Amino acid sequence: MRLSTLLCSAAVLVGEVAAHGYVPWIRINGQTIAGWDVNKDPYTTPQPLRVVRGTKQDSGFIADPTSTDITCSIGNQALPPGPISATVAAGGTVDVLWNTWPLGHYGPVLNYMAKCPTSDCSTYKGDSGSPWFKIQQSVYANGEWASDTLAKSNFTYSVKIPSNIAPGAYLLRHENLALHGASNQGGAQFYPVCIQLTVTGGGSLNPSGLSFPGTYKATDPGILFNVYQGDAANQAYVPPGGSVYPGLT
Ligand SMILES: [Cu+2]
Repeated sequence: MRLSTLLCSAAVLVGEVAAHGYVPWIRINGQTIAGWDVNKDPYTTPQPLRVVRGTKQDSGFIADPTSTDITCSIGNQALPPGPISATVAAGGTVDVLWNTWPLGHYGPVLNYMAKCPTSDCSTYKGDSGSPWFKIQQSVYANGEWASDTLAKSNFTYSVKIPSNIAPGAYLLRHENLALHGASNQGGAQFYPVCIQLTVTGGGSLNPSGLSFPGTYKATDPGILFNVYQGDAANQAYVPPGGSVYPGLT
């Protein structure tokens, strides 16, 4: 675990693209839908339309939680998203299929949504105002961090879309937060991805209140945190971004 941490840090220091994960697929109702393949999609002409927002040619981490990259991933504000979305029923599940994830990148898995102001998310950056709300988070269970559970579950994480939110176009912001270097300020590593969804059915709830950038600070107790001082349960780890939005079903 320590070894992989050192290798990862070394790779970053010499400027290589470290072997982090990205999300080349999602799955809804048993159907696999192409996400963003960092190793192929940036090199394909014309650039393919994907439901996962593209990143620049990099699967590395974001170190500054106040940068505009924090909204949806590295360079996401520069790449035009495509007019495409995956349809999911409210109350349904989106499986996020990472290509890989290293063990020992200890941390929570955090999931937020933001309703796009039009019926199409492709012109919406989500980087101003407070459109985001937390829908689900996994921190620590059965003696392991959620990141390790994800890595041991075929690099797959299932997000349940709330059943009582209003139908429409949404961004789903799914995030691995790696804390293996987070005992120093600036050492936490953020790996967000945004998935463009069309939610059908649902109810009338229109939650909001969080901002990316804005909500996270480098000094938040869930971001500046020493994972090696006992496990998360013993340290009462509090993830950034607060609790899941109240009233979601
Ligand atoms: Cu890493």
